[in-house]
Amino acid sequence: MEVKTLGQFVIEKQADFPYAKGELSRLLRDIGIAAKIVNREVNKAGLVEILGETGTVNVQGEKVKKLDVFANEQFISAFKAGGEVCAIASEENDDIIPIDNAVSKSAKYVVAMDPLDGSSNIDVNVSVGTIFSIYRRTSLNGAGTLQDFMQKGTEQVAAGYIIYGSSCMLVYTTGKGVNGFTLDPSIGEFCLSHPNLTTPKSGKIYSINEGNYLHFPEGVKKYIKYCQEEDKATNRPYSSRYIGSGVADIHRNLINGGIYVYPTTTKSPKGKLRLLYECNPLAFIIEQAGGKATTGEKRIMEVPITELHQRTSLFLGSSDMVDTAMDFMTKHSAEKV
Ligand code: P6P
Repeated sequence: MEVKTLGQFVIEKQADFPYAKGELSRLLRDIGIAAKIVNREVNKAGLVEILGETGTVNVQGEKVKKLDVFANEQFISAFKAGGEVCAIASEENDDIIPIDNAVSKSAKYVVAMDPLDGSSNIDVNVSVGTIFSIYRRTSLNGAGTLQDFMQKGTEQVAAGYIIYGSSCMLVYTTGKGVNGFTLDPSIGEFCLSHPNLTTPKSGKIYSINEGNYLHFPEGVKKYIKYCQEEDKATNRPYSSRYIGSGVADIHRNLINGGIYVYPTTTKSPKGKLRLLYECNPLAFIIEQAGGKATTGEKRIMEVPITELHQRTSLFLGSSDMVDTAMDFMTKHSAEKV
């Protein structure tokens, strides 16, 4: 297959947006640059003084790892230098990061991101990821505002993730399908490796932290038992696969088929995952690949957003599997947890 780099692809696809003057193309390339720098550090994390914890706790109440901070800084500086972004929201920052510098005078976009998702896995050499979501600003000019981020997932202009795994991949959508690029370290370029990615309607993998079983809603408990039943006609029992890095679990399920569930629990009554910079971008990707993403009741991308770090439950993956899980949720919704 001829080598097509991310840069070539983005410019080629720019024609899909008649009014685009290249800003989104440049923004996607800025993301690619930061991803290459983060990948380089993730790949040698065990060798340099970048492992371990900073001794601080972020707004999520989670211990901040040195690589979290490094990744956050890399993406923030790439967006500031690129000039296409007027504000950033990050899992690592309590408030938005407004950008109003010489190069961002006419910036049209805001970016929400989880700079290093699953970072608790870094020290044990398990895949981690970056998740990003891009909106057109709603504010008129100058630095972006909090209001620019209070947009439903359906308003996303683009979204994607980078997975730092056995290879480094960047997967993104601008609403016209999903394309995957694999980093070729020998030329330092992301090359198109998975054109027009689609996810199977069904699969044999379910991904959920069953350690929380006792705290799950009844519908989730019943769905887990359904996944474990013997039924050849519907390829059950499924396989349980849960890495603890959402990007890695969701990427595997996107390719092979499967469902990822992080439901509400008695400990996390609103769910654990973040709507703005985890669930909405992953929902955009999976829907564009032919799958589904819901809260267990409604479409993720329709959920109104009122807080930057708003949490939600997430049922995401192959459409038939998400439908079945939602049937269990509906059927057992009245039953106490
Ligand atoms: P738990 C990582 O912190 C994350 O946000 C997702 O990437 C991952 O799937 C999930 O949380 C893991 O959470 O509670 O199962 O350890």
